[in-house]
Amino acid sequence: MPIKTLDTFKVEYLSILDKDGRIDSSLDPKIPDDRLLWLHRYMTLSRIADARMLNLQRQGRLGTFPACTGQEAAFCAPVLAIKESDWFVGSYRELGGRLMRGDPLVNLLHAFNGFEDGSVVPENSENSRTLPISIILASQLPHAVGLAYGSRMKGEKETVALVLFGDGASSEGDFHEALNFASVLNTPVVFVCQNNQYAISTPGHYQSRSATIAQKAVAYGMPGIRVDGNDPLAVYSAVSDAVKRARNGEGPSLVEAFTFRMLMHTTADDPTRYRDEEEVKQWGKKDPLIRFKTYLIDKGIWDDEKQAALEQELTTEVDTAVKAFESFNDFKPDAPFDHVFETPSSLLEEQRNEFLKDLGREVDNG
Ligand SMILES: Cc1ncc(C[n+]2csc(CCOP(=O)(O)OP(=O)(O)O)c2C)c(N)n1
Repeated sequence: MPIKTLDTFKVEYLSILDKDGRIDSSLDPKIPDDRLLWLHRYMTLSRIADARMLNLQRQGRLGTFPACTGQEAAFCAPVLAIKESDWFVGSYRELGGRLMRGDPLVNLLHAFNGFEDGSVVPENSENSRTLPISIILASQLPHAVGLAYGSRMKGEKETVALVLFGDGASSEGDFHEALNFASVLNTPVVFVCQNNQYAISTPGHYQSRSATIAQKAVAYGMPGIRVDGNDPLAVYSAVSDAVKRARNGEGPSLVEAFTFRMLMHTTADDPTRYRDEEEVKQWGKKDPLIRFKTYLIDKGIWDDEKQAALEQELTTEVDTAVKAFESFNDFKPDAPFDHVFETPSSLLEEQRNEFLKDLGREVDNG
């Protein structure tokens, strides 16, 4: 019997803005101007807030946090492609995307300072379809599939779940289980992998022998595409196609946004020990903010004066959030102990008391 080819696959790569921010007009996703400026505002806010958080951390005023400079297109543009009534399920490196969803910056500062208070979704909040930060890699993927499946079971015909994760998370079992379930149950999920090429110090080629993460979609029977993750138009276009398919009942998709983390993994590591400075320099030339600004200026809807005014306004916005963050001290540091058992064990209570004593806090034995 001859050997037959049962299937072959191809992986597409989409880029719409070139490295200098010039558009390929045949691929223009035709986003209305007010939406383009909204996206630009939040990419800029994210960059300013990220720099400020790094300073705060270095001054001992903020806990460990994952810097996201350079990835703004990869995590903001997907939010432009969904509606408020859709689910946003992130990990921890999508600051601007969370701000677009309405998360107050002050809450994110509390969360990155280690306080659960920052993750509490206000009751009756419009924001209730945005899940809190998830540090456990890939754990959020099955959550997104469950939310999308549940929405369909409840008769919501339109709702989609958008889930973001990193390249390292694609090696977790949860990634594979989530893609499989999403596909066999035909759930309306859009998986967006921010491939920033490093999982802490582990480079992509050591993470996976697949040439792309996008091609992993083939094994699960769903469309997969790699896009220039530093090009907001390409990210938007691919995610918005995937959202349309999901809304139409055509199931899940995987979008790989190929990007680069310009700073450290978190403030606890030193990237110069595992990355070549030349690589960082080359990626700096593909800065998504600069390319997008050039595009907006070419389009005639932006200029340097407006840019300066916006940066000033957003810096003030960040200052206000930092003031609110630093003046709030009504924390319950032992809150995590509340959520282990409905009736806490005596051992757990002993540990809670020890913890509070270490912090110099009073122990409430009532
Ligand atoms: C299940 C699990 N294992 C290990 C870790 C420790 N850890 C935190 S971030 C990280 C690397 C993640 O890389 P990637 O998924 O590419 O996302 P990135 O941090 O680059 O955005 C690891 C191993 C974790 N948080 N969760």
